[in-house]
Amino acid sequence: MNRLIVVSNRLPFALDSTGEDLWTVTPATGGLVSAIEPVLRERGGTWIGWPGIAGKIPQEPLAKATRNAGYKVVPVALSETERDEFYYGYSNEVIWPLFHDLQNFCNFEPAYWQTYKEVNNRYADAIARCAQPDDFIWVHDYHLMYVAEALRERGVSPDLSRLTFFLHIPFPPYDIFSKLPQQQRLLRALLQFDLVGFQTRRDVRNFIQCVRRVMSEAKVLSRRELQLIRFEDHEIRVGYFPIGIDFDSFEKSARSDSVEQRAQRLRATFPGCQLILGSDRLDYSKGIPERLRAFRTALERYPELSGRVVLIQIVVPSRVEIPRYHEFKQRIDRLVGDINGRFSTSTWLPVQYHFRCLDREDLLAHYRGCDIAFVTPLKDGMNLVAKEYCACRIDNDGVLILSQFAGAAEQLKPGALLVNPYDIEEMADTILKAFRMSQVERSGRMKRMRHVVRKENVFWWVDSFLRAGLQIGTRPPRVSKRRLATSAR
Ligand code: GDG
Repeated sequence: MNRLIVVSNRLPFALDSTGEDLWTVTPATGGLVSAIEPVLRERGGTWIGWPGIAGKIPQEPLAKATRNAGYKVVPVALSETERDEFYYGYSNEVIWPLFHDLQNFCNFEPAYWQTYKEVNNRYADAIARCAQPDDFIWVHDYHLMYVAEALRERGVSPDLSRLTFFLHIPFPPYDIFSKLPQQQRLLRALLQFDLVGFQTRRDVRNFIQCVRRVMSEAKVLSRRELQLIRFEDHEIRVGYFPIGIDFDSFEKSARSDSVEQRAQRLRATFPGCQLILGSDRLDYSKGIPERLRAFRTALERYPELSGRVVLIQIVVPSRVEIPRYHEFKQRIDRLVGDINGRFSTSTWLPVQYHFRCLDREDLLAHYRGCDIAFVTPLKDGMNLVAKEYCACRIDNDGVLILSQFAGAAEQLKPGALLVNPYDIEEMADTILKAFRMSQVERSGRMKRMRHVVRKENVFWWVDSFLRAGLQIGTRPPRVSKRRLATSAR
């Protein structure tokens, strides 16, 4: 079995200083970590990433945090400027909004690109130091799209390794991608990987369209499951691999007595009400204000909902250092205040709003205890919350209202109520439809979704990606360049 090296911007935990030589270690919450951690823990390997603090990395707390991880952890250090210009800057003020079709949110500051490349070089160095022939190098996500090019620029040729990349967020259509000042350089960089994976067919289609339009020397050779692109002296496979979740683990925990009790307590707090759940990281791509407005419209239009539904909206703090995220939170606060101010009675508060991260058991109790999940991102690579909700509905009960622009919609459309998250009135009507849906229909829809989520789980996802990567066949060593095996030392 080839050794697996996972490379991502963040490690699966964050170090934070609480005073001189006092450190806290917080497990990360994002979707990437939820998906990869169980896999690496099970099969071992190496995880290269940033532990979330700017400046020097303290060795002792890091060693303590990773002692029982089940895999090796290699930290990459970032200075404050690098964090600001690479992470907050290029990654989260340029690529993140643009790739979610929100070009008005972009800040195309020219200095960010230089730092993005420099930091990608740093990750490439870390890979070069620990990689060996036959390793399977799996680079993740939009922060690290330049890593393969960086390896090659530095004369490190991973001739005997597989160099693969998976994008967790959507890839935009050409009309949007073409706004990016570095469009050509970025595509060229992506074409240095051996395998480039996306979440959905839609993303593959967009990527191929951009390659055709921007990289005239690239040849797209086949239109089967895995597309083949020939670029310079190199072949790149391109495919879609919808990420899954650890279904059995969610289902098992959802069945536990403690989750069951918590779910019952939650339900007992709101007698006679159907509970609607929204749970997202604080992010403008998740469509939280639109969802709140839809809920408000539903309460305005349909008096039968009054006193009979509660929206539990959990917002997990994220990127709060970026001013736009801070403003965005204030907008959510105001909307919640407006709805509760207008509609609440002495015995009913329509929106229960939590701005914090729930512990896993509590999150699962919410999945288990809420009648309707309201998952309406403006655009999303996949959206794991939708899948986790289905996995926890062990009684085949529960309705999923899902944005048609979430990657998960491709797989869950046989059971979900799909909505356009920009269409407030349609979403309001869909709340009513979900509220009124019969038990038989709920059960039929949920069974169909659970079937897909169980079958196409996270281990299936990793297997299909690794299998596609292993098909590549290692490249013959190039005479002119040192091999990774020797240059990595
Ligand atoms: C990126 C892409 C893609 C949520 N609330 C709590 C909590 N969560 C966990 C969920 C879930 C994760 O956070 C969120 O995953 P998503 O997939 O919804 O979103 P992103 O973080 O934006 O992830 C996304 C994903 O990568 C994987 O490829 O699906 O499209 O944007 O796992 O469980 N966790 C805890 N408390 C909460 O309150 N502990």
